[in-house]
Amino acid sequence: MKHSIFGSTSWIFALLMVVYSCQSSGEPPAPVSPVPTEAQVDYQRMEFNGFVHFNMNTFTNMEWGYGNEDPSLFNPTNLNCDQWVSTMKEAGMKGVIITAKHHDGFCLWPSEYTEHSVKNSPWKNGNGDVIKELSESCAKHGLKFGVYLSPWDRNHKDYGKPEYITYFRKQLTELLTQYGDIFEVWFDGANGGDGYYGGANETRKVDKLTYYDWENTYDLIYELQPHAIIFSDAGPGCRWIGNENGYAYKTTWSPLLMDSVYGGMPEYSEKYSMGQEHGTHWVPGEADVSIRPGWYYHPYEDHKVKSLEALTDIYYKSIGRNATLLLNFPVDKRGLIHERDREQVIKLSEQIAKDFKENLIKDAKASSSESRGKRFNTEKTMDDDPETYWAAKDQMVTATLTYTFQESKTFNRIVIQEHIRLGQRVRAFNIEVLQNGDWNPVAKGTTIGYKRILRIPDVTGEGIRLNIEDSRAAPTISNFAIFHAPPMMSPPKIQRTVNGQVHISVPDERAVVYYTTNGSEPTTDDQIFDKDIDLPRGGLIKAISSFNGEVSETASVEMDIAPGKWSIVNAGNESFKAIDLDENTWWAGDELILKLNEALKLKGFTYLPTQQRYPTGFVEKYSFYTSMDGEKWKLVARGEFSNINNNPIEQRIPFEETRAAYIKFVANQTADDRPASIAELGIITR
Ligand code: FUL
Repeated sequence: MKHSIFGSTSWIFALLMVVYSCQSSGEPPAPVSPVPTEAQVDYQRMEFNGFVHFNMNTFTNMEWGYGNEDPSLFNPTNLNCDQWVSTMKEAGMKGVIITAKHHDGFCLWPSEYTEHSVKNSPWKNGNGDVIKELSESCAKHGLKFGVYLSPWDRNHKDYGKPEYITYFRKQLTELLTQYGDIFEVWFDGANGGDGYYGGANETRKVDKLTYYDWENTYDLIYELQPHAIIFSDAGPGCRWIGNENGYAYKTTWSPLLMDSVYGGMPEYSEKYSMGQEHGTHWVPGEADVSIRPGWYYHPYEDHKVKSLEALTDIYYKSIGRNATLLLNFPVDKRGLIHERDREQVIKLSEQIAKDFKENLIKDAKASSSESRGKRFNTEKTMDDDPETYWAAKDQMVTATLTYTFQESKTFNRIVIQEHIRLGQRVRAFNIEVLQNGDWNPVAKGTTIGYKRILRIPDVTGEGIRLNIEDSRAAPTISNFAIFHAPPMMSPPKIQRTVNGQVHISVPDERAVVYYTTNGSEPTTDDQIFDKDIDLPRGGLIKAISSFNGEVSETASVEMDIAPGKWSIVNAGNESFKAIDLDENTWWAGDELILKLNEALKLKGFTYLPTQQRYPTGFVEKYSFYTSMDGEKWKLVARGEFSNINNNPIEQRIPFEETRAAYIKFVANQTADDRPASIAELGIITR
């Protein structure tokens, strides 16, 4: 008996020794499903890509064309794809995706299957091909090339019928066989609605789940471009991050319950866009955002190009939260990335280069509470090889990685990466810093994934440690790094009261604000802001803040006549929220009549839907009337606010100049059939 007990113990002991020696001799942990394909690993390592929205809408000044636009309108004067690609390369982007066809159906390449393309435009006498030019520029500069092909086609007569799917696949085949390697194929979730449809001018609804028969389209893509990443809400290559602000989430999983999702489903953003810990397929997030408010070029957004501060924030909230970043350039009517857009993206890349200039972990002494042996020791998190990594022993779901410095260091950025080839594992972690012998907490988080970047206030210490608190399986870390990013001077914030008093503020109280009102770029020689500026009739304010020789970017706001003297004709007091110049308040109602208290020459109007977190009452179709007496009304504009659901920014609708003392805004249709939400309604007189 004794003997046999001894025998079985020694057997268990021997087995443990084998397991242990296996682990210490360097067996990698078993993968945890789902895991990325080789193409997905390559794609996630690209991190930062460029998006281009350029085609018919560029020339009609729209976001969504109806599909009846005349091809003769497409005529860039100076199209230069080399300028786009060299800008993106300089900015650190690795690939570019272009709207080969947007919802209006106009094709940037001379497709054999439609007349609605560049071949019937005056550009290069109909002999041009933007897709060819861009793919060649990409090959020349070493960027990867991808295409956006809108499933919704408001031009095509067969949209909604099975014949259209055949057409759609033929177009895909052209794009995937004639222009070299394609790294990403981008399918938008917006589809079905009214359109030209070959002259039918009607509303067509499709069943988004079944109409496109996506499975067979995906097979076709993989047959023609086996390495391509397919983007949609439902992947399968990568997924939409669920907003058009370029932000991923503090908890972002690459695994996705893919079979529960389909492209364009209404509840996607709320329920699925963060991915799921128990997701069945590897479908990493891609955060898309435009460098301007709109996706397409509009001259009136030239002064609304995102600030360096906003772009940097986007970088950290996308690439720093386990997503890739797809930053859009609305290429202009010349066929160029606008100077301001170029300037801003280069500033972003310079800022990122400054933030990550020197990895301060390099000469630290590294250890861990445990590891699988030498091949997976903590030093592997400090080399520059993405294929090497630290890993815990099987069954261990907590661990501590410790780095101690020769002398104390100050830092404010922490970069952590998992070895995603084996699946995304970490559920919770925290960071502590060694200060005078004590470990003090400085940050905590949930998911890590391909890359997590933490921004913290400056901290100084003699060491740092990563405590993994919980993990789906033995954690793996391929990279751990720390940096000291320099401070950034924030641009001032310009606000105006309803009576036209302009106030300029800056977060840093030590900073001085300088401004101009004549449109010129402010410098530290300009007027100092020390009291509110009176601007009831509107104007252009540009301002900078400066401290200790550091100068911020310029903030610029163009204002029209202040609404202080207006009155509301048809609604109660609550409705003043629609004209209070405060974006955070809003009113719900389908019709708003305003008395302007004077006759004005109106050139257009503006509408901003509610900016609260959850959308409600976004106006999709509107009518706008003017009147001199509040009784006889003239319809001056009627139409749709395109893409307002995904991008609820200020809508500017110009109309033929008209004199008016009253205006009436009518919401003919809202996205959710709830009463219209109006955060701000404004007029354009300038
Ligand atoms: C949206 C589209 O409807 C927009 O026009 C734009 O193309 C954006 C990237 O995706 O859903």
